[in-house]
Amino acid sequence: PRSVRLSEYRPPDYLIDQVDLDVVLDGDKTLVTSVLEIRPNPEGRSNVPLVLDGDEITLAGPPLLDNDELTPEAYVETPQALRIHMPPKRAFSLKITTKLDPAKNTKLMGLYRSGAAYCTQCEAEGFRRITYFIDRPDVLSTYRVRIEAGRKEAPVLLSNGNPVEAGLLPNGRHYAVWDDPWPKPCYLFALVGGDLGVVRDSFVTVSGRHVGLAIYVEHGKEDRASYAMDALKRSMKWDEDVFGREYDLQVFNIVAVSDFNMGAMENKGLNVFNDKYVLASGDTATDGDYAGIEAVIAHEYFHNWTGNRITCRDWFQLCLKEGLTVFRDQEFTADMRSRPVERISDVRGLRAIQFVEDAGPFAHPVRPDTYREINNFYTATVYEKGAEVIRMLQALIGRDAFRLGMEFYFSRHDGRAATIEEFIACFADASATDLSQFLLWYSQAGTPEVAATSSWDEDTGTYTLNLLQTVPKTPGQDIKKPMVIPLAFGLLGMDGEDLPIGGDNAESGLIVLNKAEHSFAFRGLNSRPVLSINRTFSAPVKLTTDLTENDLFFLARYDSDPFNRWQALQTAALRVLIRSVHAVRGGNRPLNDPRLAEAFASAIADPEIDPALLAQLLALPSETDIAREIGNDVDPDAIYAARIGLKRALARFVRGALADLYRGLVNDGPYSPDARAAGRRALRATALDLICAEQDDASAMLAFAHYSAANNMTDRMSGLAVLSGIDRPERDQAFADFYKRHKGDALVLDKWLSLQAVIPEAGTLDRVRRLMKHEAFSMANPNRVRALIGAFAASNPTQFNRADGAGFDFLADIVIDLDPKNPQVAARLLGAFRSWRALEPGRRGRAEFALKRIAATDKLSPDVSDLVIRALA
Ligand code: B3K
Ligand code: ZN
Repeated sequence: PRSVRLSEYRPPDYLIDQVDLDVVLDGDKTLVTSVLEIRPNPEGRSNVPLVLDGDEITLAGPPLLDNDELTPEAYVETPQALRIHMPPKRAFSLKITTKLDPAKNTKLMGLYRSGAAYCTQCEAEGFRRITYFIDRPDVLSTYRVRIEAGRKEAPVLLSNGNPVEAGLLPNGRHYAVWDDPWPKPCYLFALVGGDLGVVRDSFVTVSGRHVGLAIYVEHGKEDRASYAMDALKRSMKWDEDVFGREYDLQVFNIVAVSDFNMGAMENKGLNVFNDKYVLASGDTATDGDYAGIEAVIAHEYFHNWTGNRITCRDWFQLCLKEGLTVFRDQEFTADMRSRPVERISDVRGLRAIQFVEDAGPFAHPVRPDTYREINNFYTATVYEKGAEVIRMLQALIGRDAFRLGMEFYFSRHDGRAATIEEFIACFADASATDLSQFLLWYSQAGTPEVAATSSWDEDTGTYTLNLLQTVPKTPGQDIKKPMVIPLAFGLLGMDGEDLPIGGDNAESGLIVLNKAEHSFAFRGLNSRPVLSINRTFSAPVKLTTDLTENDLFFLARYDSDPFNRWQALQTAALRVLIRSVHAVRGGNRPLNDPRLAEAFASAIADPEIDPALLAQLLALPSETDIAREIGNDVDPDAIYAARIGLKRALARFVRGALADLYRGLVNDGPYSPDARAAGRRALRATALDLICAEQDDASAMLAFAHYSAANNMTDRMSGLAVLSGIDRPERDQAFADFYKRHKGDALVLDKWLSLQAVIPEAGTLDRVRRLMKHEAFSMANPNRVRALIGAFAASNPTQFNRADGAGFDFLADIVIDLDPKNPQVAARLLGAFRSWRALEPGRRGRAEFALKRIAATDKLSPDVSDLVIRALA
């Protein structure tokens, strides 16, 4: 596939002001008639052909220009385009009809069938699979959409905007007309027609406007939509309170479908969701699922302003809407739940996925400057690192200037397609700051590394902090410039209190490192302080310090920043784990550190720490965290052994306290998904996991009892997750019981598939193969594929990375098989190879072999071929 470059951006030659669509839903005879009001763009080239994009569509007849049929010489139709050679040099209308077969659309892009509904997905380039169009986000139009269908087959007919008309037609058919007054790019178009159940509610906006809310779900699932509705209303209120953003249509509709390539889509006034992010009940969803629903509902709703009212000029600017909207949904969750716990879990996610991406062959800047397939850039770097960049901006210029900058952004760019430069200019103006160096966060890939060293002069009471930053090489970027790195910090005195800080550029508790190297002196101190730096994870960097392990345990106990208390324990544990991995590879037993166990004990005994935070404090760094820290010559089996060894040793040391904790957290009351109750369940699950680290008979019994006593899915799953790692008869018994309970409920069985896929045992690959033949699995449904195969590839480090290469071969076969049917899902699976070069030589060779086999396959999609090319480059 050809590369698209940011530097080659040109405004469109034509604009489309108005789109009138008439969609007749009728199985394989579905017809889409589009009337476009087109005019030459004064900023584009003149006297050039009009080229409309297409993808796997054909015209049902010749196009009509101002109601006159075009002659065959006047246009040419290819699979990728409809070209009108000499369009008028004035405004004109163009009428096009295309014929579609939604049921045959297995790529789930464009118009397709999911269960009892026709639905659409257009971002990034799906609209061109419905009709010929100038499919780029800087062409904004108002839409009027008429949908016609059989009344029985599709009693519900939805599109963007406000409902304006509906009526009956002969032959059992009916129609509805929708009008969207807000100009939008075609990627925000949506249409749904089907037989669906509905839950309704309403919201009154801050200025008193009444908005009808509806969530459409599969019949019989209505009672599982109430939490999503509640989250929607809270999101609408929060965006008014915190960002002054009011909703702007008479209705807001959400449709849950079961076949969806990603999480959800923010189409104007008509969000389409993967049902996984809508449906929940205490019996079918875990606390984690509820949190995911709350976050995704909020995220898509927040796009109404950051993404829809103001959209992106081109797809290189994707982080303009995604990074900003992730930042907004993270802030929403922090306000709804616990801010420190939200921060810790966001940072865990960032490190587990984005840091890994940034350190491997798929590394790219937050704003990429070239792509072959845009769908491959909906990444953790664009989304999560993109959100971190916004967070740093807020830290640098302060909250008030940040809010003012957002106001500038909303007022200057409303109704337009913007760029990162335009966005950043709003904050430069609001804060009267030069943000040109800050823009490097958008263009330089790679995770910056900051090394902090210090010296202490007893005689003058001066503590000197030296900071050194380096940005590693990434594909295509060998030379990097120093970045602006905001580091929140504090100095702790001997009693654990924050010392008052003065001196160089650091009065506010924020150091701004903007050179490669810089020193900061703090004078007049009575004793050597302990440094707490990058508090709240104010910058997404890799930090190394000269803190001793005793310093870390001191911070774990006293730091006023809960994030850094957690970080201190993680760092201490990581140091032990890395030494331990070396020991294991040298044929020795895994290592332990009694001070870490004491730190665990004192955290458990600390009444100030709330359960959700304690659960985070007691969770060791993951296998991925350890692998990333080691960086090369990675042996996943040694990592596994080191980690389980440390877990066992810690659990033995605090056994009594854990047992008390576990018993004290029982809750017999009815299930409630609120954050407090969820925190208690999370801590109880963590305690269970530690107590059962021995994986012996007693562990199996306890985990089985936990599973059996559960009165909600969260507890049931935490029991089953622990059991899944213990090869005892109780495990099979529990898996069989779970299946019997939830047979027929595909979303719940996805959990059952995933847990089996991540068992760290040699038999797992065969189990996964067997499960692929199970009635609960289907290769045609993205959720099933991700639950079983995705979980195996991304979350089972020892078995995917089997030394014999069977895990890699398996994934290669799947990717090759799935690619022609659903390239987006196939490409996502390939993400599991994102750090293949960091593996030890044996595994590395086998991974390379599997990647080369994919690369050598005929007719790869742009999605998969782009990734294999980059993986092997
Ligand atoms: N904007 C969509 C993602 C579309 C992905 C296209 N391959 C969901 C979101 O980020 O809100
Ligand atoms: Zn988004």
